[in-house]
Amino acid sequence: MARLPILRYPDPRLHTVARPVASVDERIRRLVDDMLETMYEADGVGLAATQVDVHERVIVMDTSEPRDRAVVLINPEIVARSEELKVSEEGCLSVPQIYDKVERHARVTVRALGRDGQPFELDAEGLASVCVQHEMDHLLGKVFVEYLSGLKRDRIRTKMLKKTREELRGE
Ligand code: GNR
Ligand code: NI
Repeated sequence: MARLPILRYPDPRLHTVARPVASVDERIRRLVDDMLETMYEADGVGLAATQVDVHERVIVMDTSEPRDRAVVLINPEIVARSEELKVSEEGCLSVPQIYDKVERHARVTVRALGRDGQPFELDAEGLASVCVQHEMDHLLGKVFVEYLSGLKRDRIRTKMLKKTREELRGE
């Protein structure tokens, strides 16, 4: 397994639309394992392949506590969503240290392939529901800050560029 570098907003590659996985083979299983290691190492509850610059429909998640229940979603599709919406505070490994409120469906049912290539359905609520919707947005090239006002987004963009520049200088 290997830790993969995570793209940071406003990297334009975060806006790439992922294509479906054609077959769950050795290459995809290796990607899944590397993404799991990357997610756990970064203390994230989810990670989309887009964030590690792989533009295929692969998500890993673990919203359990202790973190011992990995969920792998390949070619995920939302098959049902609650009418009820819910606002919650979100963060993103691609936008470190920024947290803000986003409105999502309270519950979603997702159909996907697992790491073994077998289809399954997941009923998600609470953090898992937020996370699935957040990760599926990444696969469509969308980052949660795009739900915020233009003013907030501009401030976040400037802050991220400054932070990345400082880190490159070794500050
Ligand atoms: O680690 C993460 N935490 C989180 C918290 C609230 C809502 C969504 C998330 S997902 C995020 C990891 C990440 O960036 N996934 O794309
Ligand atoms: Ni994210």
